[in-house]
Amino acid sequence: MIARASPNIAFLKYWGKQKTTTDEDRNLALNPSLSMTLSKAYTETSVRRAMQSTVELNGAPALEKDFFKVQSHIERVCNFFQYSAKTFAVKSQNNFPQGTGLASSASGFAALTWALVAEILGTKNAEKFFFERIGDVSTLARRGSGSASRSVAGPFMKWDGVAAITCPLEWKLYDTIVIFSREEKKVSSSEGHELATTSPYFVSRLQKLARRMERLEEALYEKRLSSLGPILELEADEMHQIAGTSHPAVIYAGEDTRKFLDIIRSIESREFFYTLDAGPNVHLISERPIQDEVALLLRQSGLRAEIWEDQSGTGPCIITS
Ligand code: 2P0
Repeated sequence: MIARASPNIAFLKYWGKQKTTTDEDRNLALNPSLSMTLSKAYTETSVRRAMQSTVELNGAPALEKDFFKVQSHIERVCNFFQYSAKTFAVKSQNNFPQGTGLASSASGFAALTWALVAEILGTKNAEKFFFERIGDVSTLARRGSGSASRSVAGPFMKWDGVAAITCPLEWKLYDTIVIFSREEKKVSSSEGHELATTSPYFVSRLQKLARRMERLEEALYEKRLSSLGPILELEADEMHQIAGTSHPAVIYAGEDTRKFLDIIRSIESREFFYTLDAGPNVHLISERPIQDEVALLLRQSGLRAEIWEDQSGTGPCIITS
């Protein structure tokens, strides 16, 4: 079975997770979050029953640590459905380059979850399951990677920290990603999550998030980008502030990113707003395509970066059996 899933960009960030004691409580977030699922970037994953498990990622055999992550995920999905076979040949391929700042763990575990469920239940029953039990699908994906809980559907998903649900809302938004660096980050997101609680700003952030989520949802449901934008920017700044004041500090944005953000902030009236993942690349959210404008801005400022233009999408799909 083959499934495709896209990464998501968080509007309200997941940053900080509970200590894990069992597989069931892996990647339980310390705060609720909300994200937009993308559409052009995707991971395509095929799974096929086999005598022993093999894992190929982007055309090469998986490193041992990645093999075990995938095999653990196979086992948790099979256990959920009380499916006795637990060995599969898995091939997974991203259509976007590594290190673009798009979270391939989100799309990867969402695609793997969808493909396994479809393989176990068959396409028809799986489609019914995805429709009726998206919370269970999200919970399974979350145990692979936290942000994957929000890539199992689209275009917008809200995650209470345990399972995500689809927001009953459609809004075509663009995400123009300005890629300053493709280097693998020195501190992974998983480590960043674990360090988050050591920041002196962490507790006060948590206290503000319920109200911020209300305002974010209001802006989303009213489709008011001028209200949504400042919340996106505050969230990105705050997440990076918390990472930067953790012990040890985690700095994800480099000099070029900071310079570009200052340029964006200095534009008086603009129709796009920035957010960042745990990395140096900038996501610009807008209601219309802005790729040419952004390319011009980069040229004028003497900054070198690649651009990936994406937009909101409807979530994963089964490609074929
Ligand atoms: C998010 N990020 O809400 C936040 C904002 C990055 C910045 O969730 O350890 O790869 O697998 O649960 O999901 C990236 O962390 O970490 C992330 P694990 P994950 O999208």
